[in-house]
Amino acid sequence: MIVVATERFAEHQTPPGHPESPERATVMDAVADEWRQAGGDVVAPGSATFDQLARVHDEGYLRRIAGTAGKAAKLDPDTYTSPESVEIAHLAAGAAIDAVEHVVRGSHRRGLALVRPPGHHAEADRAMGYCLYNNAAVAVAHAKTIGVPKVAILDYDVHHGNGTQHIFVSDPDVLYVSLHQSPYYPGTGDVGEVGRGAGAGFTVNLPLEVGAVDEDYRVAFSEVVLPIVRQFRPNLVVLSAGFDAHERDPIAGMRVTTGGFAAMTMDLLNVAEECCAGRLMAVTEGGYDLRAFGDCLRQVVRVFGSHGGGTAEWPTAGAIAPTRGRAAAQAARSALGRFWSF
Ligand code: Q9C
Ligand code: ZN
Repeated sequence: MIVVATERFAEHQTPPGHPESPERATVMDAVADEWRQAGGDVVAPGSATFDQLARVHDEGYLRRIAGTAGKAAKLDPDTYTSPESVEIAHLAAGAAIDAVEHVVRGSHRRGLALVRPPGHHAEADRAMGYCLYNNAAVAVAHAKTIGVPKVAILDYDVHHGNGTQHIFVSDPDVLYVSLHQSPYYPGTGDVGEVGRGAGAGFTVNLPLEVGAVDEDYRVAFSEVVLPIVRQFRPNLVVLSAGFDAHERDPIAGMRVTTGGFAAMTMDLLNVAEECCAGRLMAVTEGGYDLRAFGDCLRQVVRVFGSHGGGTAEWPTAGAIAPTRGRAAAQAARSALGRFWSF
């Protein structure tokens, strides 16, 4: 497992009190340091080039963002830049590319890009929801250019990854799977959104009602996520690793525990072992409680550093029945039954 990280991610400033704060970079640095102390590989990212970003973003949009260099700007009601942000956003996308490079070229089977700003809300032509460039989408587009035929993206951030879904909506070689709180920001991610044209069936949405617990996510994984990813047979798995579905998170309403995130990550590693020799890379998204963010990142590091094969240790079911997970799984199976067998 290789970690791609730099202390420079603290240089992207957001307004005081903004959830996506530079302190998140301090947490990422501590996790990277621990991995280095344990003898693991940690490398600094390169900067994504204009052409690498232009695989998923419009050139006009890239020029507009470039024009904010050296300035503080408000790009959307939630999305702000400081003078350094453009440069740092290029490093975030570059880190995702570098993690793919290591995992695909075979120096490591797992890669973890610890980045900010996050990416999954960024559309081809628009900054949104704290995101400037869509780091995961840039990573997937890069994987395709270096000969990876099929990529599965799993997005367990509490918000729907509208940007990622839209960028690949017509692409049958990119499976996008999202579990998210619904109804909630950004409002997309209905179960009926299954992809378009040749991409029909390759968008999988599992909208979960507020309050979902580990057991709801376990049901959604075992009944929908894992069966579809196994049938898709990806050559690489990309994880949009947001931790804002955590019970401690200050902005969302889910109740996933650190152990729940560890189990989802382990389930994903196991399916990557079955399909693609364990080739799995993660790029960070949201997660706004600093303690939960650090704890969950440490679990991703632990799982990524393991060999897989074991069954995921889901936290044992509590008193809350998985009604939200069952409802989401049933709706998804009904919306996607003509594309996948369950
Ligand atoms: N203006 C990520 O987790 N909240 N982004 C909007 C109404 C936006 C979250 C509230 C939340 C964006 C990467
Ligand atoms: Zn989020």
